[in-house]
Amino acid sequence: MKLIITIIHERDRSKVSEALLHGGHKFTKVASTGGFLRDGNCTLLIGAEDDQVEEIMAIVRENCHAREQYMSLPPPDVMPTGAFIPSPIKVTVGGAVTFVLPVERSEKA
Ligand code: 2BA
Repeated sequence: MKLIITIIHERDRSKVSEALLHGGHKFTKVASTGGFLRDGNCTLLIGAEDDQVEEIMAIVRENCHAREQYMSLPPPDVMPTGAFIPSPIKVTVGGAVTFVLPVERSEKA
């Protein structure tokens, strides 16, 4: 069994959720915040059998889109001291950042 952790853009949340439900997959949505942009995003925790992983990865890939976002003032802790940012920075966010972890044991009490 695997635990798939995928961080997606807020705007892709409904599409991904509906596609996962349609495919019969179980998941938990957690509201999260990007460490760099400090924008809201969404983290999905998906427990899956090994043979379902590729199907789930495909669903996530097909329903998440990369977007360009502008950031006018980076948070102080990600900038070197004294750095000057003359104009907004463009960053590409997503589609989805996904981690697949092995599950040693899973139990439902
Ligand atoms: P954020 O941390 O808010 O990052 C948003 C986007 O800003 C990133 O998109 C990346 O393009 C850019 N970025 C992040 N850190 C940067 C830096 N130090 N310098 C320049 N640009 C930077 P994505 O890579 O698609 O990441 C989207 C979100 O996924 C991230 O939001 C974060 O919440 C999560 N994430 C990405 N990589 C992760 C990792 N290795 N571990 C945990 N979460 C991660």
